[in-house]
Amino acid sequence: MFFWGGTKHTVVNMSGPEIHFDPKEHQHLRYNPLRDSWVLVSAHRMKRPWAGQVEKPPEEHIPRYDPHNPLCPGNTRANLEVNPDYKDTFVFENDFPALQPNAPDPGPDQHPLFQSKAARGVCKVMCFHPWSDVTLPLMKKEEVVKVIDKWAELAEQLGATYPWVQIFENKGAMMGCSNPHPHCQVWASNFLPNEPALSDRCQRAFYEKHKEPLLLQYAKQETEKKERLVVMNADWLAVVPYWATWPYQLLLLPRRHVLRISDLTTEERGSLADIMKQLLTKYDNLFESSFPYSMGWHGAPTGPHLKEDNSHWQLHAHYYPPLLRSATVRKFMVGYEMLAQEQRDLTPEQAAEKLRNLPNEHYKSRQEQGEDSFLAPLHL
Ligand code: H2U
Repeated sequence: MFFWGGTKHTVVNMSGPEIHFDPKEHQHLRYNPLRDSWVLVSAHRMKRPWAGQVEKPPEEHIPRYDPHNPLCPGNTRANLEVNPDYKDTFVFENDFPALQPNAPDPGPDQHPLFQSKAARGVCKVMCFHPWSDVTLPLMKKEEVVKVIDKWAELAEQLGATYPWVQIFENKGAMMGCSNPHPHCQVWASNFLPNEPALSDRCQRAFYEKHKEPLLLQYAKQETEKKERLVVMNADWLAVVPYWATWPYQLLLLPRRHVLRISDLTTEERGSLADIMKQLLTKYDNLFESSFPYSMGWHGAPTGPHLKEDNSHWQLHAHYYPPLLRSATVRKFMVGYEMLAQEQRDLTPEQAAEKLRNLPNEHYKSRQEQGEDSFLAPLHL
């Protein structure tokens, strides 16, 4: 049973054989303290032989400037606005926003089974760079710092009134990203969405019981244990979390107590750019392809919550990449995951080791120097 009090979870003892438990060998359940849920880790399935090829799809050629791409500098977007000739980041209102500021209220008279509420907000798109053929790991550190500064600025600006500002990047066609130009989205809402609301409840419950932020305690533990560490510097660490569901999922978090992205110091923004470049380079090197993922920042709620004590919160970013065995073989969250609970084969420790051992030099830099591929046959 979870020691700091998640919801009651019954495990019937089916009295297995008297053999010593090895997390690398035996299936088991792991608790996700940020979602109050459990993941089934079927470690033994990794014993299945897999000598399948590590096929690489042909490298997609993305032009640096495409006159038809609405995200490029100087081009016209769907609403007929012309983008400026921007030199670093560029933010614009999404021309097809999922949230608008003035939507009417559905009204109070509702059956308990058919409830609705007003949803209001704004959606912005943020280009990271004027060039379409770069991604964050290939950008210069100073350019990544500009992205972080803009994230912090938007989070603060929109957070002055909105309770939640979700910064997220959907990268790659596999993640439903419609445009190869490096960009992210920022949605601010008049409500706390489900995921951060659940995370808020879990972090609060832990803090009330232990008088310490959950993720600060977790960062300390992972810094000592090291087995799930992928990269670390003076201010940040990235781990495949103990409870990871996606094969190469990462949790990126500061080592000191930080509530929101706008609270980061200049030094911490610099070291964040360093660690982001490192972890994203490792992601790309894993299958020598531009690694798809959905990532996003979670920090203490804003708007009316700015006046509250949010000491239970710790800023962090989640990286959820879908790939499993190669640049084309993905993990599907279907079947058992949809109908029962999340399940994984590769253990988080195995995934962390694999990522940790990958070079810090991007495979594209090696290719430019005419050097060989890093790719070794995978036995996953
Ligand atoms: P995604 O590919 O991650 O969806 O991001 C592209 C966003 O850019 C998408 O949300 C917006 C789309 O609505 N967009 C505009 O706002 N104007 C345009 O002219 C093209 C795309």
